[in-house]
Amino acid sequence: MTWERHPTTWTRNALHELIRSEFRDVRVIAVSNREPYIHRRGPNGVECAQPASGLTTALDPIMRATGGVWVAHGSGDADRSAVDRRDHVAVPPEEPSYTLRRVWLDQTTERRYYYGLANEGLWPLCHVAFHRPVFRQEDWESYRRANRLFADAVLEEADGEPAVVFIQDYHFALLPRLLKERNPNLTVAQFWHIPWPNRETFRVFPWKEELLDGLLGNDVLGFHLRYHCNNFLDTIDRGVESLVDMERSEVWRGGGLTRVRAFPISIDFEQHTLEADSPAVAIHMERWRKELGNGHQFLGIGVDRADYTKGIPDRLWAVDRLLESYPEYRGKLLFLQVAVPSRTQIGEYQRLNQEVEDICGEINRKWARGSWRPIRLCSRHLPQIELMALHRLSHFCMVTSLHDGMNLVAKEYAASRVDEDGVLVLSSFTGAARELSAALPINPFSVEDMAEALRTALVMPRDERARRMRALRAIVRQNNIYTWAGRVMGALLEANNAPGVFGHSQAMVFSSGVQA
Ligand code: ADQ
Repeated sequence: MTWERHPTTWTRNALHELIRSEFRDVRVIAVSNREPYIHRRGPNGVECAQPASGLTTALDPIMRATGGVWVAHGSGDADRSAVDRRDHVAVPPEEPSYTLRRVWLDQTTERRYYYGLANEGLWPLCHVAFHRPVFRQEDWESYRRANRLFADAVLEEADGEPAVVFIQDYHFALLPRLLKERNPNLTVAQFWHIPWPNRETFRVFPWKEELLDGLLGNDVLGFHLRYHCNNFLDTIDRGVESLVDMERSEVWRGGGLTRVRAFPISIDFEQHTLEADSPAVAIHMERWRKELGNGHQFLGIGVDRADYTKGIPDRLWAVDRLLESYPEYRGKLLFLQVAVPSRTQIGEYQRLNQEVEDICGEINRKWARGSWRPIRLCSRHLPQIELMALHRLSHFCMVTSLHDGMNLVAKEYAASRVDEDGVLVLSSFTGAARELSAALPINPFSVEDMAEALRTALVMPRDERARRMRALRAIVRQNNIYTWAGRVMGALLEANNAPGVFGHSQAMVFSSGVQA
């Protein structure tokens, strides 16, 4: 079976089938910074939880189907008590079908590699959201150290056998080369969840040759968009001795070939839609209705990790501008911002949380009328089921990222709207905007533009809302998370079409670093 013969609309079962047929004797090793299961001490003893993440949704079925090993940072306070001598624990706890191998990072390494180099260096560098990246030599040393620790764990799991490695995210740029150097039989793939900037921007990265060389250890390197692929190829073309074939989107370096491909990530549309239509969501809708009160006629929402790339302050000012320009919404519009605190060890993120609170206070003081306030801020993590309830209650959802690799909130909003209502106001600078052309596009750097889009959303007739929402849902249904995983697996097959490559002793490694 070749990749081309696989379905265009992927399901969990189709992905499962592909893995069963094509990767049958392949040992799969996934690697991520964040673990798919975490052990924590609770009031009732040690508990095992599954952190909510789109990536776990995609990789978990692959791991279950292959019974492989997932290598990740053991970050739970009871993680050590759950593993055996080899730092292994069988997961999922209720139906063990693969192995979680935990890697231990000391606090300094974690702080410098994860918060420092990855999140204060690479994150702002790649997002170009006008936040100066911070580059510290100690952070880079820790980044290298962490990559080496993960490489040791993966190589140990592969046990000298041929393997295929699929690495995701900017936490592990050096890992592909480290793996390939010590086991040339490995096949390595990586997915980079954030944008890749243009070469001029990337030039400021102090250790660029080493980082780019690390990435060129991959056989397949994935980005969300063709645009990011082209930026990457251009960066390589000017920065590293290599042969770049723009047409084929490939790089040759030192005898090794890296295929650079676009794989737009997504969500489990069918599952999401099913849940959004469930009685449990209806109960949450009722609860939220009560919680928000009936002092408003229109509800708008924003749901984000509190990150400066998401454009939250500008979005709040757009609500303020709407009230300024269109007095008829005073006393009638409620905007609920759900912002889960993230990376709070970093000063920039602490300042953002304070700024958002201050802006909400200022706008509410300005427009307060009786018990009505235009903005509600909810600074906590909400289970998806509650987010679905809010999606369904709202008249519009604002996604105003200044720059975003994809943005799953936009796709989740569409998947929740089983009633084919609601308006998605979407930043043109998200990867999602390339697919979701039926959303209302905005420039998040322009408060006026956003305020006008809100006005358009609020007066949009029901049939136009339905037409747009149907189009959004059709796209997300088609380009779902299994399509993403299936395409990645297809690229791995393509990279390994030499007969016998997926033989008995083959191991496959997935690696990811989900944002937190
Ligand atoms: P993120 O920057 O984290 O992801 P996004 O894609 O929007 O951004 O995903 C956020 C996830 O967190 C969504 O599933 C959302 O529902 C959830 N979430 C947000 N606020 C929440 C809250 N208050 N409570 C609970 N859940 C909340 C990075 C890249 C993106 C890319 C993804 C996947 O920055 O561009 O889309 O990885 O590749």
